[in-house]
Amino acid sequence: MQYRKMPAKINTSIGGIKLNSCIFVASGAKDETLPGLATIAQSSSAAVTMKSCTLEPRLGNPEPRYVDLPNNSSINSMGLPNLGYKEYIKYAKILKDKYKKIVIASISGMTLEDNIIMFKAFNNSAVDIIEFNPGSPNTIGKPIVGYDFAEMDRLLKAVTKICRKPWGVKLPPYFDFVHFETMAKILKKYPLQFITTINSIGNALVIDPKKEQTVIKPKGGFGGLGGAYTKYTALANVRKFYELLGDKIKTIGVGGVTTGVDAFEFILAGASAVQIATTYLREGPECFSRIQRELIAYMNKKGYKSIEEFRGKLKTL
Ligand code: OXC
Repeated sequence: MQYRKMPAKINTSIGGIKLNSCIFVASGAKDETLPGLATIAQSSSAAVTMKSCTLEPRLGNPEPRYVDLPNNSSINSMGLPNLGYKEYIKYAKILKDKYKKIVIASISGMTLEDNIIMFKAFNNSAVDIIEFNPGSPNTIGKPIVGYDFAEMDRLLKAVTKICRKPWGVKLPPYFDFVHFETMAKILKKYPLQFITTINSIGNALVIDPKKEQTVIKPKGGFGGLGGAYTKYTALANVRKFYELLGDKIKTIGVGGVTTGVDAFEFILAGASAVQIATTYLREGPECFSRIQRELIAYMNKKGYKSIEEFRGKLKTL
């Protein structure tokens, strides 16, 4: 009898919640409405991450506010369009009952008080995990909160007191080792289970030279850079935080994952899971099974049976 080699497994866990694959959708990718969320729930995305929500519904910024760029990249200034947190509490129950998927809420209150109200409400919801997104780069009139360390400390302290679900925080990209260290010190004070890194690279500017104008309307054309152009910054953030936090706080990598080999690189840098945004928006729900297949094929080729066999084991010269 011939024994077939077992294919590599790509399961993981975040905040004690088991995920059958380490690849899933990032918040903000066609996940504002119930039909959009149902499409993700029916795909191979290991979890359904919902759009960052606010206390009240928001229409978001004026259009055009999302533009595809060459090289599987994007610029956006959506401005947190969402239906308000109460809708996402309802949707979480529907998604769980109907599709039996892991559901992740993303909370992005405009003030500390808003965040407190929403965290309290989500405690009694069907969501499995909460990702706190304190700072979109695209809220007009609001700086990127992740760069205000004192404010981050204040927010995480408040969430710690309230949140009864597994939770983590989504961070903007950092570029200086001093900033990584400062943020890591703050994170270690609180019982969060994961970080998601990186949010889009804030306040990029894309210009159409023929028209001699910006490609998106809000904020004079400045917006968050996403997709492949961000991959190396995202890898650096995953690596640095993995070095500083170890496995006490797990790292979810996001930024420019287009292929299974990209996902492999993020895991090698230390990520316990990988989120997909721009690639999903470009390619649709098939991208999750494709990236998972490619990651498994690459692991098989290398002889790895699980992501734990190589996670974080990046070699340096
Ligand atoms: N990051 C966010 O956190 N939010 C969205 N865009 C982004 O790049 C948004 O809604 O603008």
